[in-house]
Amino acid sequence: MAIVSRGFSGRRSSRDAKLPPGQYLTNDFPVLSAGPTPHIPLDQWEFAISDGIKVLKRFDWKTFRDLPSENITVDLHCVTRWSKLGTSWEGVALDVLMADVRTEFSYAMFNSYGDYSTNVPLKDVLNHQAWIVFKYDDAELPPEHGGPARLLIPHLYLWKSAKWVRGLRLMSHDNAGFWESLGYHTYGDPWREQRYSGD
Ligand SMILES: Nc1nc2c(c(=O)[nH]1)N[C@H]1C(S)=C(S)[C@@H](COP(=O)(O)O)O[C@H]1N2
Ligand SMILES: [Mo]
Repeated sequence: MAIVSRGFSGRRSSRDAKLPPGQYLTNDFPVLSAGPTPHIPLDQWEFAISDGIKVLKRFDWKTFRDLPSENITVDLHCVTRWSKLGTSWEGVALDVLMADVRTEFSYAMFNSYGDYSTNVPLKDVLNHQAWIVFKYDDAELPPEHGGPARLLIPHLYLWKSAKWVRGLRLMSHDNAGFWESLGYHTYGDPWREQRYSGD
């Protein structure tokens, strides 16, 4: 008995090292969308950065795709408890999109085609912690996973990674996005299990 349980817990702890509390591993890539999948023609796509009053920067698909991109391999953690390890993406770091933007504001609200929104502290999307990704596994990002382009913030629960992202609005104070206003945590750190407001 002792040998069996020691072996079992030893194996489990090495696997759990990459898994936040309360999460289980999946090899699938589930699709979680609060509404229908919008289809955005590339000649109508744009990503805009505003301060709530004026647009500070605007990228169309060509200017966006001409920016330097990075290949990243990251783990995903959904608040519904699935985690998927070692996913590969290509995207543009928010640092690149935010270059030259001067702001006193400390928060950002990301908005999507189809009306989704999610709030994130600005410092969490800088320093190569967040990307607008357009490829998954070396292929164009499929619409159901947020194509043509989605936000990816792998260190926070996946609801922060807005699919079909269309821009961000800088804010002086934290405000609740779609899920955050329905009771989910304002920050959403999977390692601190910040699932719901009050966690
Ligand atoms: N625009 C938009 N982005 C979204 C969502 C959504 O409903 N709409 N769902 C979020 C949630 S709750 C999760 S878990 C992930 C799911 O991403 P996936 O469908 O690619 O797995 O997208 C997030 N981004
Ligand atoms: Mo989610």
